[in-house]
Amino acid sequence: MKKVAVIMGSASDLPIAEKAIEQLESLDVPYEVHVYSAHRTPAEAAGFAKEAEDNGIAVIIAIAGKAAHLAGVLAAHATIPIIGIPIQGSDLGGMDALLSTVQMPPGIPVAAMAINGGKNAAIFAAQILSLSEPKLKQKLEALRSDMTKSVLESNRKIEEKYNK
Ligand code: RP5
Repeated sequence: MKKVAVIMGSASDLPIAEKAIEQLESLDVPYEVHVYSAHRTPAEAAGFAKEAEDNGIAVIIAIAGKAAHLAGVLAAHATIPIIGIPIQGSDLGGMDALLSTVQMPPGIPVAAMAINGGKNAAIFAAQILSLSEPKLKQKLEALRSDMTKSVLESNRKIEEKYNK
């Protein structure tokens, strides 16, 4: 199976990267992890994106806060799908990163997740890979089914408690 790359703009983004990594591991999706900043290491970020496809990577998850240009810069240098996760910074609550990630110009798309949406980024990456990986598709279907059971169980307990 091809890999997912998880790229964070700073090591301080690691707690959100770990949410994505945990979910990729639970789906047995192969991955690699790096820190490349659009602003502090622009040459390395661009170089990674340019070579990613040749290095067996099918999807990149890009995690960044503040003026979050990482996902957009990676998207500028690659045609594989780029999933952006805006990070909640201390000053503007992540709205800065959300808008920087989502408002891409026509022609260079980034699939923007929710602020701090590490888990969904991993699931979305797995959904892309699953188009050519039937076993992964089965795992995603099982994940969905587990979620349904869990919500219905919560509903059962709450109905039992309140609906007398
Ligand atoms: C962004 O600036 C990073 O992605 C991080 O979310 C934010 C702050 O970086 P540090 O100052 O913590 O390294 O580029």
